[in-house]
Amino acid sequence: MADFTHVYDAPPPGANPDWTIPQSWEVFSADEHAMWDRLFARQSAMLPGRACDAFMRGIDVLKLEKPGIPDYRELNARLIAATGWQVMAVPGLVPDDVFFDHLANRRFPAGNFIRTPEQLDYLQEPDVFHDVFGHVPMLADPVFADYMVAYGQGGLRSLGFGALHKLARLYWYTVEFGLIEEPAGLRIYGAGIVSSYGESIFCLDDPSPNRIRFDLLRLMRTEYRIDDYQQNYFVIPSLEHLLKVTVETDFAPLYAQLESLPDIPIADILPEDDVITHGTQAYAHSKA
Ligand code: HBI
Ligand code: FE
Repeated sequence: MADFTHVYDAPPPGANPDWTIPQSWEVFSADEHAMWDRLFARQSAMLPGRACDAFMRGIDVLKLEKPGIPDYRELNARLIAATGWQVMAVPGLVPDDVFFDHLANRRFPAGNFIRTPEQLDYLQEPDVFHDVFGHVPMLADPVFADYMVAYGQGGLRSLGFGALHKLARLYWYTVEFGLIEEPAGLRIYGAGIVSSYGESIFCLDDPSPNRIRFDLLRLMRTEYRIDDYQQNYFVIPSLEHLLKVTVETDFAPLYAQLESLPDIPIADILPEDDVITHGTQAYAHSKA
């Protein structure tokens, strides 16, 4: 997950200058491995027919069904062979420039802690289950792997334009909460969804949220919420399309254009939207 309330100003004691730390896999307790297994069993039972093809392939190729929190020495051997990506342990959220630099260099920073039983369904900072189960299977897909590199490079550039706030929406609505239209129907590829039991069902089956076909400018104008299920999902036609749009768009003029356009309130539908579901928003309203 990408939003946060607190980050350190400097790497904590014991961390490297790039904020990475040793995974120290041996140090995870039996209870911590059991928490991974519990989360893994619950999610993987639900994902056939919900998660996209690339995600299901990633679980397979990386052999994530092996019990316990993955040991990065083994996981990275498989991931590097697939796409050149690797997972690196970090203490928690890292500063934006550090995060983007890792992505641009095919390193995915993963929180080196696991949620407690009290945090089973919701936690503020990304833990190893969200980061590894949620994000890493897609990084074994060559096209998505290249998209994440392009995002990291774009992120570094966005800092120079003061446009991180707009670009962060792209990460949110694709990497974290993206849906894809496959021949068999809508499927999940976003890590924030695929690591959440409730949202994996809600995003596909509930009549509440809007499901709108992906348009980069529209998406980057759209606000999002970090405290509950999304009110909008953006649906890509393919991973190739997402990569192509991201590498072929010149973001400098896009940021200038975004400055002149108002943000779109969270649940609004515009006349020009290519809508799959015009959501009832009943779920969000029930909580208001
Ligand atoms: N750090 N560990 C970690 N994980 C993230 O997802 C993350 C981060 N730092 C910054 C950040 N995300 C955001 O800048 C982007 O997602 C936009
Ligand atoms: Fe995430």
